[in-house]
Amino acid sequence: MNNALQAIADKVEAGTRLTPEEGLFLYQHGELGFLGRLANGVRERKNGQYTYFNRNFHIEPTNVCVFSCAFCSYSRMYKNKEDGWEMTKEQMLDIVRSYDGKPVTEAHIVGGVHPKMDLDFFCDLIASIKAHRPDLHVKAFTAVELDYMFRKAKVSIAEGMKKLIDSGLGSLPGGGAEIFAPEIRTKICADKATGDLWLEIHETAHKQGIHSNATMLYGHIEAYADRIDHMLQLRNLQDRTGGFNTFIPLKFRNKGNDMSHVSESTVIEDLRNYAVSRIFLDNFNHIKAYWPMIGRNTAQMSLAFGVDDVDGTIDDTTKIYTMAGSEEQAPAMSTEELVKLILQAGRVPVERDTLYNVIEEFAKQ
Ligand code: V47
Ligand code: SF4
Repeated sequence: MNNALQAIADKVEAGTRLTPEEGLFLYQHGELGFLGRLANGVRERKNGQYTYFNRNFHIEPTNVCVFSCAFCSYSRMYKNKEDGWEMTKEQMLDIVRSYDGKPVTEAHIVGGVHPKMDLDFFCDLIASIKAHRPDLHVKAFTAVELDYMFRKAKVSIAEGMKKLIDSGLGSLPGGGAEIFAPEIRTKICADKATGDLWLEIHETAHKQGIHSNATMLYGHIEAYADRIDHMLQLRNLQDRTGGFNTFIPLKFRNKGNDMSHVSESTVIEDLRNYAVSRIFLDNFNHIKAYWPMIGRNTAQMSLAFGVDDVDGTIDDTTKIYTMAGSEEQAPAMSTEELVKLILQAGRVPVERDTLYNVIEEFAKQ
């Protein structure tokens, strides 16, 4: 093996943090088998054979959005308002009530940035959900939605965050991060919150005692160096706060958006990306493969490339990826199917709550 790759492998095996240059070198020169072996070592040191999932459902309040990200197949403000939906509070509560008596632990609420759904509306929504089902964890709103909500309400990030937490917000999902590098960000999502603002909002959430996730939209026009820059900024913030639960690489899908001319990454590149993320983000406990986006087959393979979490047993309640061309047209998987998928990969399925507390470990059948 190339001496430089061997030196990096020695560092990873000794648990030593990689420099950005070494991370970049892995992207440029690490072949799939090599990266997989290293990433799997890190994954097994951190999580053993455990592979997590949770029982959640999604609420997408609206797909009307004031922004116009070029990669988005979902927003309808500027495209075709007839396909747009706007849910009332009661309609969203009906979704929550439809899970009464079912063992879900988390509501995931993310949507477009609607000009009229404001901070008070969402505080009231969360408080009503918590009044109906106090034990349900509400993971809601990307930093992009929050930035708009707070600016419209003329409150600081800290004030707005406090209001939401007081209403029952449990954590933040990782969306809206895309790629932080300004040269790429201005080409793919010029008009929404900057990378610095995304980081500031998550830092504020962590300082107020709640956790969050982080994502990276990859496989479009970014360079490897942009991915490393993105992960470096997340790693630095995690050093300061320890508030991130998990890192979720999101594969760019090219159907029905303004970037349809950009080809999608290969499965090999997807697996290499999971592996480099697992190796580089040494202070993140978990790497999640969001199976509705990459499909269940790649999700299953990713478990040998650093991934230890396959998201939830969601019903067909999310449209963001089906509209962008994911092969998962009706992303629902029963717990039984998810458990089987994990067992087939030789791992131990573990149901978790949002904060990775173990709810149930499933034995081999
Ligand atoms: O920020 C939009 C992405 C994100 C496309 O925190 C696209 O547990 C690929 O962040 N191709 C929102 N990706 C979804 C998200 C998420 C999903 C699941 C779990 C969690 C979590 C967070 O979806 C957006 C954007 O990066 N996205 N369009 C597309 N064409
Ligand atoms: Fe709006 Fe989010 Fe789509 Fe951007 S990615 S246009 S912010 S819904």
